[in-house]
Amino acid sequence: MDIAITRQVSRSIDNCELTFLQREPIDVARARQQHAQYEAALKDLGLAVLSLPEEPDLPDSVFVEDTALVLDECAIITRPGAASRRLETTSIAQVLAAFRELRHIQAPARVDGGDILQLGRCIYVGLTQRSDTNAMEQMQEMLAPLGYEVRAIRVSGCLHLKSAATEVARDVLLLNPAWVDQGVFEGVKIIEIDPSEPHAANALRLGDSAMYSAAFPRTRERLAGSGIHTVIVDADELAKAEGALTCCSLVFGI
Ligand code: CIR
Repeated sequence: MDIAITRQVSRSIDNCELTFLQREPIDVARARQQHAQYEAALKDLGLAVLSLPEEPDLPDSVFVEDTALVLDECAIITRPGAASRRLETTSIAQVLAAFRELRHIQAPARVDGGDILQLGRCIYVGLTQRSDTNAMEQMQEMLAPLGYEVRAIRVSGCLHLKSAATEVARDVLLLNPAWVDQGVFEGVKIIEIDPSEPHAANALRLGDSAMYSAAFPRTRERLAGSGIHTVIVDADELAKAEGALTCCSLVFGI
């Protein structure tokens, strides 16, 4: 069975980190309503949802993806690139300890889970404002003995690697070519986003389906044309905090 760890939207989300977006007011009630829709969609797809309580003083804590990489063999607790987000890992580590052996990225290395894209035994680490080579090398040391290959990948123009590319089916990537070079991904089929929807590359793959934001109808048509089944949710309120769909959960098998 698969489990998804989520966390309720913080009342302080208005103070979230922003890198590429202009700040605009976030309606906390609406963000919570959309987040509830996200959790319901996870349950409908057969996942058990472990919904953690709000962290009132950690504005970005709904974006649990950034705190860890959960593999079958272990979980790596990240050291988030934004100093304001470092305390988010504490409670996640406590929860994950029940499911996996934990490893920790050591200071001064920095990495957000949003920069980590796993395709089978290959783990791509986006080098961004949030994630550095030091963290990638630490991951290499931890994961090579387990049979994973860890590769650095250049990303520009967006927050995270997974803003630019996500897996929508086995060996199929949804990708924005303006933000990441598709040539670095070997042996995968690429679906490009519609150029009028630059933020459309983030989908959350769950088995044979991909959870996808209602905000990107043109790219959704491209996904449908490639035979990808999408489950559509509204996610525009948390998008104002520069968050997308993968960001709001940590999904793994138990
Ligand atoms: C941040 O800048 O850290 C948050 N406002 C958004 C994080 C989104 N997380 C993700 O894409 N994995």
